[in-house]
Amino acid sequence: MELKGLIRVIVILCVTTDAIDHYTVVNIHNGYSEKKANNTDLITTRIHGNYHSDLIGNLTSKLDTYETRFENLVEKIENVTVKLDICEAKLDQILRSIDGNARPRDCNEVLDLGYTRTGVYTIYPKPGVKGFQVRCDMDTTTGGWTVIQRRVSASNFFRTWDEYKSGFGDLNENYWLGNQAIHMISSQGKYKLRVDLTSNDNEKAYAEYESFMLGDAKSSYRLSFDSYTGNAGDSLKRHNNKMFSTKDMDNDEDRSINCAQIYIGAWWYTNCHDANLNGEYGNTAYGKGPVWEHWKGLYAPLKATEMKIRLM
Ligand SMILES: [Ca+2]
Repeated sequence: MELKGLIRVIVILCVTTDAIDHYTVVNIHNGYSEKKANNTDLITTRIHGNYHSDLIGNLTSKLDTYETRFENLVEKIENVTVKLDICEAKLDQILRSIDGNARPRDCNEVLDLGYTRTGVYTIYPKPGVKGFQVRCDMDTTTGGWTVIQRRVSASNFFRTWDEYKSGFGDLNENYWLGNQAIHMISSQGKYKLRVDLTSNDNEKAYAEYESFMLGDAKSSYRLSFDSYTGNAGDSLKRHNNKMFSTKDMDNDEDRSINCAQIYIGAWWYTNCHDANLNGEYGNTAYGKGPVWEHWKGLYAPLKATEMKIRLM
């Protein structure tokens, strides 16, 4: 048998017989077996295919090792993340313990610290972040309300986007706490919104909403809440899930007009509103004053309004 024929036989034998040692060549031509040394048997083993399968075998085993290492790494990262969360909570606890526990996150915690008088307090909604002042209503229902809007006398609320973002006014008089601050506070948990209204005849009414939340700047300070209770009527329903608009930032749903410009306010306008508590103080024109339609209609600007939030 010529060499070519011999090789063909070897290939067939190697493919059909797994049991054959890949270092062994059966020499059919001479009728005997001979064991060849590893380094001289290159051609045979290459033809046999074990060279490649060894390579793949090695690669697979390496991949298995890397996979295991990767899994271990993921597990370690998860452990570190858990530890970081614990550290953050501890840091928060430590910061709160400084100055005799005087790092309340909202007015509810101010109340828990024993401050029972309505007034101005400093709150710290985020650990490690500088605190800021808010008005706390400690008299309405259970107290502990963080006031986010207040109108009690003639006051200019026809302000820009940036002014509404950072807040303006006097915490003891008329003010808007600021969309950024309201967002920060309401992101800490499930909050309830309460709206207290006083008419020109000194009548009072209120509306409460569960799960109040103000979105971040990216959402254009989108308003969201759940169910209504109260005796003022639900004039906020239409504004649920709407973006905030100001005279210089038209996010309302009427393409032809700017509701904030027309109704001299800033609100979560649709096209346009059932409530306009930041409207022009004292204005009796249709919808332009601080009005709550389902209580006193759109021609009766309210004498006083307060919007406040508290953990549910
Ligand atoms: Ca518009």
